[in-house]
Amino acid sequence: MTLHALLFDVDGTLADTERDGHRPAFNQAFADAGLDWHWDAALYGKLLAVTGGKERIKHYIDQFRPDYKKPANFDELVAELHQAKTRHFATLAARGGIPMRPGVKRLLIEARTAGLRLAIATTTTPENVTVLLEHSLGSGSQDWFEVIAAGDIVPAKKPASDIYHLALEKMGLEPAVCLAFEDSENGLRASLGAGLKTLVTVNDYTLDHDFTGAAVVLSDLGEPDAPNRLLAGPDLGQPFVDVAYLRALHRG
Ligand code: XBP
Ligand code: MG
Repeated sequence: MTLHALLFDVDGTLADTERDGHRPAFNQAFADAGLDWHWDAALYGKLLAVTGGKERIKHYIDQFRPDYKKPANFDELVAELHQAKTRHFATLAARGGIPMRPGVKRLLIEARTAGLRLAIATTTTPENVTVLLEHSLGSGSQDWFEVIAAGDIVPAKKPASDIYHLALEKMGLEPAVCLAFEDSENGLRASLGAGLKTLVTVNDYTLDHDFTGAAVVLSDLGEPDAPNRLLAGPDLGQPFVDVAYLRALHRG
C-alpha cells in the first residue's frame, strides 16, 4: 500500500498554540466582558480535556465555577465570548507570535515536492487555521492543503472521528493510504477511530497522555541539525522525520 496523503491536526501539532495562543485569547475575552474568569497555564491543562473552545468554556463553568449563576441566554453569551476569543487569537497569530513546531515547515515542503497530498483535520475554528498558516507558515500556504476540515462543520469534535471521516471523504481516500499527525490523546482517539496510522509528537500539555495505538511517539518532528527523541514505537534509525521516514513508518 503506497502512502498518498498526510492529515495534520493543528493545535499542538503544527504549532504550540494552546498555552500562549488560545489561553490568553480566552482570558482577554473574559476580561473584556468584565468576567472574573481567568485560566492560568495549569488550569488550562486540565480544561484541555475538553476539545472545542465553546465546549471548554461550558466545561469550566460546570466543573470549576459552581458559584456562577448561568443567565437564561448562557449559550449566546458563550458564543459571543468565543467570537471575541477568536478575534484575539487572530491578532496574536497575525503578529507572527506562534511559530510552527520544529520540522513542520521542512516536512510540509518536502511532502509537497514528493507529490503527497495534504489535509488538515482539526477541532479549532477555521479562521484560526487560516491566520496561523498565513503568518507562521507563509503567505499562500493554506493552498498547500487540499482540504481544511475544521471546527463546527461536524456534529462531534475529537475524540470523535467525524472530522477525519469528513477529510477522507472530501479527498476520496481510504485511510490505509494516509498518515495522521496528532499531539494529544483526544486527537489520537479520533484518528485511530478513522482507521489512520498516526504519528504523535508530544508537547508539554500532552507528555503524560496515553498514546496506545500510535505508530510512533516522538518529541517533535526534528531537524537534521536538531534531532528529536523517540518516546515509543519503532526506531527507524533517523532522528528527524522526512518523507522517506514516513514511507517506512507507513509500510511498517
Ligand atoms: C484543539 C482544540 C481547540 C482549541 C481552541 O484540539 O481543542 O478547541 O483549543 O480552538 P485538537 P477553538 O488539536 O485536538 O483539534 O476555540 O476555536 O475551539
Ligand atoms: Mg491537537
